[in-house]
Amino acid sequence: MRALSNVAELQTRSQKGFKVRKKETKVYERELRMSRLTERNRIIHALDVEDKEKALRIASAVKEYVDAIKISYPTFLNILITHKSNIISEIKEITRLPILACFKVADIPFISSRIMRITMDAGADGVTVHGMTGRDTVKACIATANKRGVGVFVVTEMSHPGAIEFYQPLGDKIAKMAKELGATGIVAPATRPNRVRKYRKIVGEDMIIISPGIGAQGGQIGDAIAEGANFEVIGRLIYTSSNPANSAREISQQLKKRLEKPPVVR
Ligand code: 3DU
Repeated sequence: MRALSNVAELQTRSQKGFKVRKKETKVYERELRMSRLTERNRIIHALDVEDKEKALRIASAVKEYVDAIKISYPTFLNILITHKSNIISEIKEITRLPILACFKVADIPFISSRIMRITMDAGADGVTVHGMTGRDTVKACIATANKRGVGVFVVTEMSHPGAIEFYQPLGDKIAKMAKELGATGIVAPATRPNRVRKYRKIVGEDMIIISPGIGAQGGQIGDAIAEGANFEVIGRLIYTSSNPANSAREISQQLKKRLEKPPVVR
């Protein structure tokens, strides 16, 4: 895992006026933004609600019990169209949590870079990118994100049954590519914990694995982190609950029990 001490060291060096080499500066800028992602709760909440008031209310209620908020198209687009407002920046302001834009970028490199730039302008700290589009697209997204210290999470294999047909056979290669290109992390399916274990072996300890598919999709709470994921991505189990804050807190407690090791700060 990327150690916080490296960030602190670079920060101190830069504050003391040490000459920071260009390469280090890049790492530092990138780490600075992603360093706010901590493993306190091990949960990234997929806040897939379309109503603006509800989105803000739930984000505010769960902010203590989750480590980041993930925003997807239904939330972002509906609120943009209905209210002409940017829900990424609004949720970031009220929660002070990192926001992951799950836009699953999948276009030619030129267009993908532009999607990345606009998403970063909206305030995203991390963006998901489809790995199946190939090395040039993923590389372009990472290059654009690196300029702003934003994380790229490459989708290696989706969590739904249909992903077995085309995605899974390519997943190992995609994970290897994501590592070679210096992606921040990968997205791996909590519905298949054995695949999470395989992906951890491929990417090593330095990359962040986030894992959706728990609850409504059939994955069990804790199985993905037990196999090496850093965060479980949890949507409906939290936002459809009558008390989202309680649900998030209980899930976080379950995850901690499952791991029983101290949190890592990035
Ligand atoms: O099933 P849930 O309600 O916990 O939501 C899962 C979220 O994770 C949702 O936003 C979906 O778009 C995202 N996701 C997957 O479910 C599966 C993937 O492979 C990638 C992202």
